[in-house]
Amino acid sequence: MKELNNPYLVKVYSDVQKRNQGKEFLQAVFEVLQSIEPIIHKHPEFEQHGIVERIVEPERLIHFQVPWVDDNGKTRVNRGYRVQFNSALGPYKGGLRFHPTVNESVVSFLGFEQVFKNALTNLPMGGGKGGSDFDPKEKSDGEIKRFCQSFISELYRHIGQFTDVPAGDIGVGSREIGYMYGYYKKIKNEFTGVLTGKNVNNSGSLVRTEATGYGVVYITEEMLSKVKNDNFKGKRVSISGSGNVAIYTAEKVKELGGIVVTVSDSSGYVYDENGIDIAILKQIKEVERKRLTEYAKLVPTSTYHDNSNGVWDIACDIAFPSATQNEIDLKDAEKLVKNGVTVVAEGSNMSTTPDAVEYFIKNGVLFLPGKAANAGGVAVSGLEMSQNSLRLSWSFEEVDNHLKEIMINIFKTIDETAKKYGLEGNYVDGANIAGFLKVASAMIWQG
Ligand code: NDP
Ligand code: 2IT
Repeated sequence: MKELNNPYLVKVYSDVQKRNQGKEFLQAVFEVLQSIEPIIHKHPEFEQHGIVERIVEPERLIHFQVPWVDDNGKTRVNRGYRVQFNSALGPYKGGLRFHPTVNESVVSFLGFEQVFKNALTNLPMGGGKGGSDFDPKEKSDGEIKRFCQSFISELYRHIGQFTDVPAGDIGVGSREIGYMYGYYKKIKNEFTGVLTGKNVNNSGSLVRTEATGYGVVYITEEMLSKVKNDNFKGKRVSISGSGNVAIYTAEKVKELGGIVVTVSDSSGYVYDENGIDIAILKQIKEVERKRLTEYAKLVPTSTYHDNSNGVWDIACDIAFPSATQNEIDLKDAEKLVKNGVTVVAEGSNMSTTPDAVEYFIKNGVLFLPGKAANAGGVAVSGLEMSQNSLRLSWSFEEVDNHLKEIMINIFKTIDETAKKYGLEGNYVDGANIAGFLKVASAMIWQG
């Protein structure tokens, strides 16, 4: 692993370490500081304006109690969070995650990453993130609704269409956004675009459901075409996760002629060399909300394996980690490279540990970091905000074309930035430098 040498960055990182204990947040900050190290001496104004120390410190971090009543009439308590990280480019924007692993470090790393991701979309959005350690698994619909209403009855005072616009993430999909939106409307007596990922009949945007997965595939397609003059046809593709991002990544890969051989959940993975059946996967995960074990029962050509990390043992040409952070470590990366992987694109945020990222890049794997690769979700959220402001709904084709254009443009930005600073092919540095420069210049302009 590289170390920081620039005295200004060394000092900033040491202060970050003193103030924050969580490993995920420190990991995300260290990566960005490493990436900007080669350019920092060219910009003495950053130190003069305190840009780096400001960019690593959330503008506001809110945590609050979320009491809710379960089906047995017992009151239970979870902790809710919203980190409003940086508003230089627009209202705070980013998802809400409901998962037992959510804590201050997790929402902070996600909020920090979101700042640079949103900058890369070129849409006017700052960065934020939030969520709760509430576990939606095995909860009844009534429990989910009561939890969401309690969560928003506190969060509502901190958000708004021009202030902070949350959306979904792990454990938060259209159902949860609906319950939160309905309660916000009731409390505030206003119908505004305060959340994205809304139902399409209730001022949501077409393509938002598909956006992250489709976007990951569009940017990968662009990279394959520009760098290797290649495409998805006949490629074996491994995907982890079986939620929103995984499903629509799989759907688009299949449409472009690739063969998706795996999907997973936190209990295990499914392998099918003939390709995963997307319609059955959607029925089980989106409609019936069941586990992947049910998929294997319905599709006789598939096999179920009860270790979710085993998904990286399978030989593939392209891997799309699409479950959670740090799901690919060095050992997984070594297996993937040994088995012939040539492209890895992060559908999940910070899917890959730092040593695994370094290993991929050293071994010539084309590696797209989440900040760039999964920006399609928030990009279409930005387009949902535009439509809400205009009081208009664009067609599927129109939004999909915008999404494609944004993803192609992100690839161009990170590729050209990497080349400009002598880091050709390093899309991690390209994304971090490009996102940082955009946010930094807005911060300096704003004083
Ligand atoms: P979902 O809740 O729809 O699906 C999450 C999937 O990942 C499930 O299959 C889940 O399995 C699995 N998973 C979650 N946590 C773990 C874990 N700790 N270990 C193993 N598997 C796990 O979430 P999304 O598809 O929306 O999000 C997936 C990733 O994509 C996240 O990193 C998110 O931040 C990122 N992302 C999402 C965007 C969006 O628009 N939704 C946009 C950009 C990035 P199980 O059901 O067993 O828990
Ligand atoms: O990580 C992400 O970019 C998201 N979960 C989507 C955020 C959004 O505001 O649509």
